[in-house]
This record gives sequence, C-alpha cells and structure tokens, in this order.
Amino acid sequence: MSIINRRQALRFTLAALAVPSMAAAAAADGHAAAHTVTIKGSKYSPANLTIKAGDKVVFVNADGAAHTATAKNRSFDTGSLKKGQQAAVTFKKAGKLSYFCELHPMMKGSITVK
Ligand SMILES: [Cu+2]
Repeated sequence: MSIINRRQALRFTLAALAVPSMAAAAAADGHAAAHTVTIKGSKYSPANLTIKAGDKVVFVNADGAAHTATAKNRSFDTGSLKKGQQAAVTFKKAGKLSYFCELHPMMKGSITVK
C-alpha cells in the first residue's frame, strides 16, 4: 500500500467517524437545520448557500468522479468523496467560507453562515 493510499484510507476513516458525532450535535440543538449540497456535473448545487450558525451541510457526490469540498481557509474539508459518498459539516461561526474541490480547483462554492 502506498503512502497516498494510506492517507486516503485515513481520511475516509476520519470522515466516517465524524459524521455520527456531528449528527448527534445537531440533534441536540433543536434549532439546527440540515442542508444538502449536491455535487453533479463538476458543480456544487447550490454553489452559494446561506445558513444559520449551528446548521449542518451534507455534501453529496452524485458524480462519477471523486470530489472534495475544501474550505479555502482549511476550516473544513470533506476529503475525497467517491460517487454516492457524503460528508456532513456543521458550521458554528458566522461568516462567509469559500470552498473548492482539491481535485478540480476550478470547482468553487461558498457557505455564508448568518
Ligand atoms: Cu472535483
């Protein structure tokens, strides 16, 4: 197994572990809402999303190719999502976060947290 494969395997493991705890945190806060960003045709949809602090965003890859949703400031990173995989991120602080796909840097989106 190469170093790259081991690193990717670790990222998947971390993502799998992170999802249940984030879901539990959102459930504990009655005001938290869940939003979905679908990745299809090498585009994020919606590309620009406004949410409230405490809300959760689930990034779902519906493309054949692998993609990531990686914050420009690195405050979040879904890691590589293959077709059908998803990752949930909870946003706690207000502000605008621009993100991109590490594998296809021309893919861009933003989350605005109010
Ligand atoms: Cu991509």
